[in-house]
Amino acid sequence: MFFLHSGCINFLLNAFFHNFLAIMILHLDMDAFFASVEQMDNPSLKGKPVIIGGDNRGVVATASYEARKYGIHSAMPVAAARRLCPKGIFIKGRYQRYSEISKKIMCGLRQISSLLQEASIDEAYMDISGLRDSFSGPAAVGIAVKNCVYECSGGLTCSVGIAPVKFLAKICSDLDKPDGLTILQKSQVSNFILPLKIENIPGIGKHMAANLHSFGISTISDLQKLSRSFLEDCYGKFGIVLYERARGIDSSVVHENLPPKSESAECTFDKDIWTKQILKETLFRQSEKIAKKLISNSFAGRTITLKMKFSDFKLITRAKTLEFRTASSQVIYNVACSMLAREHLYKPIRLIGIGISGFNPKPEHLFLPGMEQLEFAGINL
Ligand code: TTP
Ligand code: MG
Repeated sequence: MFFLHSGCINFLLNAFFHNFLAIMILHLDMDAFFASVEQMDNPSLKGKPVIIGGDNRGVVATASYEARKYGIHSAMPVAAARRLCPKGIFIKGRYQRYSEISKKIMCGLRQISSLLQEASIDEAYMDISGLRDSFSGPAAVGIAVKNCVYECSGGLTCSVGIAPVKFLAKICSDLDKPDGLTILQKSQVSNFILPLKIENIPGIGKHMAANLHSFGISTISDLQKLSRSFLEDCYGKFGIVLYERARGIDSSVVHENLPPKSESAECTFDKDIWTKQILKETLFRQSEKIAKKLISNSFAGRTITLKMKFSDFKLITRAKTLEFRTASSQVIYNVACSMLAREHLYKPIRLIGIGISGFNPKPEHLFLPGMEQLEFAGINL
């Protein structure tokens, strides 16, 4: 038998509450998502370099890990990818199929924890702090999540990161791809972040990274040397975010079911197009596609955007905000066409697309008296 003195009890209580209250966030990201779906649906593609982005004038959406060995990556022009890997299997992509699998995965994950935030078609955050009673520890949750993804998707792998805050969980999920599981405990955070490159911080794009490099900042350890006020002066609110991230701080929480902010559709033509009639036909198809999506998600939007890229790569966007919200393909099409009609095509068009934003709150709100519901889904009330 032994006795604990009060300091020791305090220490144990602190440790107990610290662990008990500690927040753990899980981030999962599917491995080479679109390409892996193609390999799963067509097993003859397994082990082969598969590139999603069949259109020679477009860009690569993703590439299987076999194709990445050739230096192929997302957003690279398909033509360049073909040069790097002439024997690669180039596939146009089936967005609907990927979206269907994504929905199954998210639905399965909600059985583990309803505190889930879909961050994109292939990634999600879960607040797993409340799962202590059901699992022996973070590793067990991570394994359960990976098994769930595998089963719900029909055999796909994902990579999982678990950390005390969201941005670190996201960094961790990317550390050991594919099929990884990386767990970062709170006590490890400060040592973990110091050597990371600034590009690892979500939200730092190419331009900001180049700007920070110009100050001699390339790692988080370097970033820690910059004062809060300096960062705020340089980057506004995001400067404060950077200051906090450099110290492992991220107060953002996992939001359930954030509604989408916009829907869009676009296409790059095989050949540049001069003829407005062909552009209008494309806009028609895109309007139908967007309206279908809006209706299936019960959303309606107010701001319609037309995007066009000329053959010299000059990109223009035009937007019109309506006085009512709509999910009607006809309205979206008419507005897009009216914006197109005003444009002078000084060169042929390489890409055209439509977007819609300014969504309603949930659909039931649309039907409250006094709201501008008439155009919703093209329904005449
Ligand atoms: P990512 O998760 O960025 O990439 P990935 O899942 O293909 O590969 P990784 O193992 O590195 O996570 O994107 C998810 C899907 O989104 C991807 O399969 C295709 C699509 N996508 C695009 O269409 N265009 C892009 O530029 C990127 C980055 C992704
Ligand atoms: Mg992914």
